[in-house]
Amino acid sequence: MRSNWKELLKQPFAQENLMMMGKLKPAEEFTPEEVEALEPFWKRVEATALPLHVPVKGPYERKWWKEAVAYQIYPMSFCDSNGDGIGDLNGIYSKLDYLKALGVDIVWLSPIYDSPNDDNGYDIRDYRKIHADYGTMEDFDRLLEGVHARGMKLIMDMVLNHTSDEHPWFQAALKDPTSKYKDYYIWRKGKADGTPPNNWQSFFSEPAWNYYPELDEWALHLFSRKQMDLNWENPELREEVYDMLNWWMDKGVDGFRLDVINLISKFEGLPDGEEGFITGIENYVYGPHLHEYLQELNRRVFSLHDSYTVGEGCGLGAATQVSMTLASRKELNTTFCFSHFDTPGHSKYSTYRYDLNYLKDYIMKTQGTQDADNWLTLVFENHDQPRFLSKITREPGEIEPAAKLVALLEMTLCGTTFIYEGQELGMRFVEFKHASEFRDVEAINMYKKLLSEGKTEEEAFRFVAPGTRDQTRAPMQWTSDANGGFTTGTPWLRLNDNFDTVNAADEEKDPDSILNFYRAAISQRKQNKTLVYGDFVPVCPEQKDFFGYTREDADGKYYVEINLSAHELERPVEMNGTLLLGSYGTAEKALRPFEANLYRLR
Ligand code: TEU
Ligand code: CA
Repeated sequence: MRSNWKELLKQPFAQENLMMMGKLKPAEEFTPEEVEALEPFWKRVEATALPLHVPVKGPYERKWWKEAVAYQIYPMSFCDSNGDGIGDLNGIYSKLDYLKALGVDIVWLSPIYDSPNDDNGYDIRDYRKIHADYGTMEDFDRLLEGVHARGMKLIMDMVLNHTSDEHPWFQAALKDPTSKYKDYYIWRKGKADGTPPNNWQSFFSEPAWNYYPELDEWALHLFSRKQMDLNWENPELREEVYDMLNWWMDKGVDGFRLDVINLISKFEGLPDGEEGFITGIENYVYGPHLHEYLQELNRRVFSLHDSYTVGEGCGLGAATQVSMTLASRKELNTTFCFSHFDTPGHSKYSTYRYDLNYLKDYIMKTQGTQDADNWLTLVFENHDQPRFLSKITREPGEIEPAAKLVALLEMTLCGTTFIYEGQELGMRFVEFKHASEFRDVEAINMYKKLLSEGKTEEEAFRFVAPGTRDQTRAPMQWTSDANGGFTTGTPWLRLNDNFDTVNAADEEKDPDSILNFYRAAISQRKQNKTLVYGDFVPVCPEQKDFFGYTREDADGKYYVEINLSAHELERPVEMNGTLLLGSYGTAEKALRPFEANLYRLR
């Protein structure tokens, strides 16, 4: 039995993974047999182990991206300027004043590169070319100029774990396996019985390997069959990537959202995985060379520019992700952690009411570790997850206060805040009628898989509909006119029928609308930097359904009180302060359903 397992057990990655496996317990409770049985696990922890980080006390170094409010745009669904039913760059350009008025500082564009769109652009065919549906490079340059002219920044979505199988690199590898491009990807011979090299399954419900008879070899794809994983162990490939990234930075973009960046390093030998939700994930979710590659990326690209980076930490817990965002380690500025998107035991396909007490615990855990060497992100929605608002509400009357609760929460916590398009309007659950309406490769594959497992069309549809990523890709609702003012043509994906009442134009005019509340909350954050950098201290944390906290630094002290439930709640404590913003406009004797208030105490 190995002697250093107790040391390895202290690693955040070990703690979070054993937690996920339901095997986490104090060292003294492990039996020698259990330690032995976990040997493959200890090997992986050992390969990624880092000196344990001790939070650094003291003030945060102030940075533009720490104080920023970021806004994610899903270009296909934001605004169509030429009537083809597909959003585009000129459509985004036409809404820059809307974003500025909302208080946005960073615009994040989901992929706009040339692509066959098997996964809506996360399958890039040419990193230096704009997708014809979105416009031209001239349109992009004008958009970038327009963003900067309004004092905002623009970050690109960059997919470096895989490319489209139509990318010239992959095509060259197929045409001439002796070319250098062959080793830009991950190839293996199959097993003697003609089956794939290992038992890995893709994120999209299929085996993670394509067979190419012309080479009698298999190539790895962790996502769709047309998204081929890049071989980051190849220094020539990495050079090409750094050149391309610096090309975009030299064009004037301000940084990158890095797609599934934690998956780029795979464990040697690509061993079979333990059967599970995504079989094999333990062999690449936190690989042996990840930190090395992130430090090289920083050295060769990010540190050469006044850039901002946010990595998508896919399948990693918050504590493990800290090692990727410590300023002292010079890797990424921030990452996205999605551990709070669903409560334990639930997935995005589950229809349940999300208990906000779970979110409170998550926030207290992540906000609690004041650490001047680290910085967090705050995110509740994106293009891969159903609308958060629909997870936490059940009755129509709950929608508005609950939407405002999320706004006030997000704008009064420590971290770079992210809003997903439509979140500021209270856009929500789309009632799809039939599987033929799905456009998302993940949902379509899941649907097919369920049918192949004997489910009826109705059963498969009912399972997939709540969790299809089409949920949050439904076009933006600008007006109550036809197609919500998104397009004069036929939208590529249906809109939510409620655009007649839920739309930017009507909410603009209504002082009490969710849109105007987001504006007010963002304005409070900008006026009071204590809400960004101040110490976070919970108030009455033991009180169920109540979430209270103060934010304090030399410039001031603020108090936030929130009713996490759909019923009236007595205040556990009275704080003597000035009400700056309240989701019901005033503060009464008791807290109304989902009520959220921000006070200045000094
Ligand atoms: O998403 C990675 C990821 O975490 C998602 O695949 C997620 O696990 C899944 O959708 C949840 O059901 C990134 C992009 O955000 C996503 O749109 C891409 O499809 C994916 O990478 C592959 O590039
Ligand atoms: Ca268009």
